Amino acid sequence: MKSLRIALGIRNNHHIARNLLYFCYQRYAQMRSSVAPSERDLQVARELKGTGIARIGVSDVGELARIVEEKLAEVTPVDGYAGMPRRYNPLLVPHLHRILREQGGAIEAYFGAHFRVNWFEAQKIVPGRQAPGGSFGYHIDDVPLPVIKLFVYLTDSEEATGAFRAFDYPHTDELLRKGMLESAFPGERRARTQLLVKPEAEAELTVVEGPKGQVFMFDNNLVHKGTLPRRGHRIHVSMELMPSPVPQSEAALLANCDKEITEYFPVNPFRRRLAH
Ligand SMILES: O=C(O)CCC(=O)C(=O)O
Ligand SMILES: [Fe+2]
Repeated sequence: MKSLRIALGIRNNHHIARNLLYFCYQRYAQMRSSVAPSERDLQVARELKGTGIARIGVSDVGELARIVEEKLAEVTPVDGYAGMPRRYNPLLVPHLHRILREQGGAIEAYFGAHFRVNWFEAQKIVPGRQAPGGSFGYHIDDVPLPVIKLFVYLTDSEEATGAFRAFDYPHTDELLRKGMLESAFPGERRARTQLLVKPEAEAELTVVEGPKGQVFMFDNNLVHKGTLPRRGHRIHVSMELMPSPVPQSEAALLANCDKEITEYFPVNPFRRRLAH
């Protein structure tokens, strides 16, 4: 059963009914949307479909990075990680909304529809230590099919400074068949599944290096992990995206963005009230 799901490209633990619901929601969003992707947007979308990772472009993030750095200075990293307090998130909204306007064509090309941001957060990583089963172990985010993640780097990010990395689809599927699928949450099970990744396989990871301002999206059901820098630090904004029948408005991005994340993605996308 597991192999069949994986062969069908369903790389998550959700009931088939929820995957179907999301499939229908994407169709509904597509029918309501009027998107006109450029050839370049379609090219990026094809890349995401083919490999699960696609760089979109580089935006000016000077002022955004300045705000995030200033607010992060109030936080002491624990085990190499610091999250910007969510009460400051509203300050980021105008900048993030502009970046989404600049780079959103490729996201729309991928969904064939408008998109919405379920939540966003700003994070910093520095050299440090993390427990083996923690959130920095290999995992999938275990999201319904059309849900993806978007990163905006606020620092130049390379392998040594903790750039994002993930396995490709063939490696992901092999790891999922061996049991990685059962480790979507930090804990003992996730700690055990780390043994599935042989050290030599790590040479095969796709490392997404990029300059400050790099925007890229990825299928967060690819097996991936956060990696603490060996030197320097990395700051980025992470966003969870899904298809939508209406364009993402700045007001909707602002609504509740300072609250804790209670829903990684809506249990039922049709029931979620659309704030716009
Ligand atoms: O910080 C990273 O590079 C990846 C963290 C992660 O697992 C995620 O954002 O889903
Ligand atoms: Fe993740």
